[in-house]
Amino acid sequence: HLRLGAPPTPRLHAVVSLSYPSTAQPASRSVPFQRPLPLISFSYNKNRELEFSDAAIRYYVEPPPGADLGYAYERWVHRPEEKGRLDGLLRAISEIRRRGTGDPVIGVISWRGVMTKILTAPYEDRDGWELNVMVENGTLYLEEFISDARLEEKDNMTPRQRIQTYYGYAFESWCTASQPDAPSGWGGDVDTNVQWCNVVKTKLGDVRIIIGGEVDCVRGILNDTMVELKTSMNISGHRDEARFEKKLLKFYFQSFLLGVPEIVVGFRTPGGQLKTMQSFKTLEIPRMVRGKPNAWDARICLTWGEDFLTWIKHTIILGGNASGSVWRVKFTPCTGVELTLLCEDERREVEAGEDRVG
Ligand code: 0WD
Ligand code: CA
Repeated sequence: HLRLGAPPTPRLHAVVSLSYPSTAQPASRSVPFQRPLPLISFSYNKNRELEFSDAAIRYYVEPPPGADLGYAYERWVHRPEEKGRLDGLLRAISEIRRRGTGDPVIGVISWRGVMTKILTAPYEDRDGWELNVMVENGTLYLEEFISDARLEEKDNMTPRQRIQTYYGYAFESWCTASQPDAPSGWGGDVDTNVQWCNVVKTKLGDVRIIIGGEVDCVRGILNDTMVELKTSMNISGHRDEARFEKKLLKFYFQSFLLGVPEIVVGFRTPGGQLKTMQSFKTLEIPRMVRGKPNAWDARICLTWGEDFLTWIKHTIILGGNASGSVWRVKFTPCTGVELTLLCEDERREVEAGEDRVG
């Protein structure tokens, strides 16, 4: 990685900003989202090497009642935090082209986690984010920008944050096996290097999008539908319920964007004991929360998503500086988003960590 010693150069280009919609008003229009079509899947192995196979696929099994989510914590192989680079996804797109299984007309390419952040922004009142936007042949490549300071922060979780993160991974292990009809039980020690990822193509309004994301497991041998696994604190009382319904917005879009039809939630005690399980059909979630006190409206998110992506596209292309340029988007909760063209030095810094796009 190229590190530049000089202090950041002041940005020379004007900032363009977009404020987001009020969540108190109904969506101004209805933006369709095309059913995601799978293009390719790939696996990361224990050495974090990418291979175009389903070696890392997992199969759903019922977890034992009362399972201990702190089990084998000391044996967790913890992948170091990485900057949200697009490398794996770009390799997958090259492989799709090499196989000739369609040269998809693309508008936007990104990881699913980034798309989830974009779409849920109208309801986000706490965590901001920043993206790098690269343009090549009319396609926008969106990746999360994580500053060195932020990366260090993420790497230095408190022991309490670490164990809570681990509960989620342990739940995945209790709920999955490497073979379809394996008995219930511990699925193997947690190694966060290992991942099974899927790439889909879809369309939000007029914008064509290619999205890659991690899939936790599939159900059955014949009926191999994808399942997302989540943990959440036991619900006791209305406050907890409202908090959970708010969380469902992120659960919903995360799975919806990749076409994952089912979300299995394990409810746990603060100490990490699994109490109850509940399965949600992804497409039914918006209806479940409608009319509730903490309700959200998926249509507001989809409308916003299309506005946001076309705004970036228009600004960059109208800026007349499209190919090879790198832009930064900054989202500030309750305010809106800003788009800035990075100057030469900043751009080089982004590109130093990136495989060549295209
Ligand atoms: O390390 C990072 N900062 C990032 C890594 C940022 C963005 C992406 N990625 C990687 C992911 O690890 C994965 O290989 O890109 C690929 C696609 O990720 P995604 O599906 O777009 O990621 P997202 O939807 O944010 O998260 C999916 C799962 C998480 O499951 P839960 O149920 O917690 O949402 O990916 C895992 C996690 O299990 N995951 C991570 N695991 C270890 N370190 C991380 C991370 N930083 N981020 C997501
Ligand atoms: Ca999960």
